[in-house]
Amino acid sequence: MKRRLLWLAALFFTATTLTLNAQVVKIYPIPQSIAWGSETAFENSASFTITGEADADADAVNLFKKNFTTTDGTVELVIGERGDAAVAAYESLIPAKAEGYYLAVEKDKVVIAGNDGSGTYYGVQTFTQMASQPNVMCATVTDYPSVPQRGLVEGYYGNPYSEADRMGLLEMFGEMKMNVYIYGPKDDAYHKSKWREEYPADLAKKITEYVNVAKANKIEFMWAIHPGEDIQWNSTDRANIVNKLKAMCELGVRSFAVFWDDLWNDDGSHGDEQAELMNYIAAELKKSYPDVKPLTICPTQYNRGWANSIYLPALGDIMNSDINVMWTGNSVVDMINYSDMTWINNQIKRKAYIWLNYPVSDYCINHILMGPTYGNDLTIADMLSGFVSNPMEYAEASKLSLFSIGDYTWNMPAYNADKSWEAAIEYIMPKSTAEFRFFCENNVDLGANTHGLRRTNESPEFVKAKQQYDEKIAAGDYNSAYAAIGAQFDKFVSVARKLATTDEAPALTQEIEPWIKCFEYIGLRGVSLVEMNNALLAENP
Ligand code: LOG
Repeated sequence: MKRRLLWLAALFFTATTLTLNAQVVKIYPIPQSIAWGSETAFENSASFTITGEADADADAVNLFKKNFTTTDGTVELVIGERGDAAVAAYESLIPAKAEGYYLAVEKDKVVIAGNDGSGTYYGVQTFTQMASQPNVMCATVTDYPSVPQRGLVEGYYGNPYSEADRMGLLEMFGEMKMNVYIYGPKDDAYHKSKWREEYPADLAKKITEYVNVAKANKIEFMWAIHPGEDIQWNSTDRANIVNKLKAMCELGVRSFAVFWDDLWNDDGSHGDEQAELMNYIAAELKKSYPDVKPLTICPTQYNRGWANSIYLPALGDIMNSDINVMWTGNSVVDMINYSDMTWINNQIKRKAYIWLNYPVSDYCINHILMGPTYGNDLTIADMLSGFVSNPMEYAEASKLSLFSIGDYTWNMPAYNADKSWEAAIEYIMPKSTAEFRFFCENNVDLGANTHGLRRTNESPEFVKAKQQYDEKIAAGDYNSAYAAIGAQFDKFVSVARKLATTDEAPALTQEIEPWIKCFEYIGLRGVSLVEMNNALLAENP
């Protein structure tokens, strides 16, 4: 293969029960069904001839050509969607699910047959991971997502992402089979404070670029407007919203959300008006842009703690049934469970669209949240219309949790938070994996915070060393005590220095520099304390 992805190489393991050269690869997000054969199909340096290119999804074919050599091929690639002549023989094997695909790797032959274009594209993504080892194994995959919409909502308070941040996330989403990027940065003026105004030309051009890159990666770029702070409930402002969204359509956007969260002037009594306005917007946009997608609303009462008995049922009763309703759970920051889903879905008479406020850190800005993404029930897939994460304002660091959100939403029953976290660490830092892991496990808990979310298993190695230290001190064995804790401080320093100097993820290193520095200083301070104590013990003034 042309573009070797280091993290993929890191994820493989050799299965001892198979032939000597057999190389099975761990695929993320975990496929619904994968059956490995016992033989090597071909080598990953092989070149391909393509059958079905003319009818197959163009993005899927482009991705394949980007990742593999397709001149003078010896291995046949059969590619296409349900209904295409090239894959007619495999029609019955394609899962009848949106974004699903059937993938077969055989002796000198690969079949990628999507239920739709996204399915074919995801088949290519999976095959790319399978071909990360020199010997590509025979295998059959049948795959499709658990949750219809999977991705992020750029919806935090703080610095909006840079263009590079967004492009990096879109690329990762393609790889992780995540299909929605909701654009709603609280600090983008044209989203919120200047919602009536059109973007100036330079910013407008960027929106079009996001739309196009998202499309090529099979991602819906959903643009959100936040008009609630000063909207007037009259025909002028109705027209203002529709006109702004039409201007966004001219930039290429076809998917929209309206956010009504955090309106400190609103007691929720506008539920009827909001609902009626949503229907109006949908109808008006459809007139000029028939291919516009169903709308999404973030309600004012977006969590159970804030919900009265009138507002959400009004949305449920009045709004078109295809309008998605976002929901953060029992409180603003909460993990999602089965009984909460039952409650909200009854209120809104549809499947809620989860806005997970994790790993967002705008309410605990001294922390970065690098622990496993755990606590969401594994039984709620059928109760959701979508599940997106509100990340930290640090895009690269957020990829750790977003990777797991992708894994969780693609194949919910198979999700394992710890394993997914380990895989994400390798994905982000394929070389300094051990150091990055150590850094992450020391940046897990939020500490006391207004929303009450805490994370367990903070700094497990340090906790253990501290325990040893306490025991040794109690026993009067001072030398061993300081040795135990001193080793941890040394590790803080060396890990911080490694992460500060490695060149494998420069954007991440730059982003988390303050925490790396802090990590080093904590270590250095500890080292000094240990030295001082050793001097005291030696009665060395
Ligand atoms: C905001 C969000 C913010 C998050 C965490 C929603 C729907 N809105 O309390 O912008 O990032 O909490 O601070 C919110 O969650 N309001």
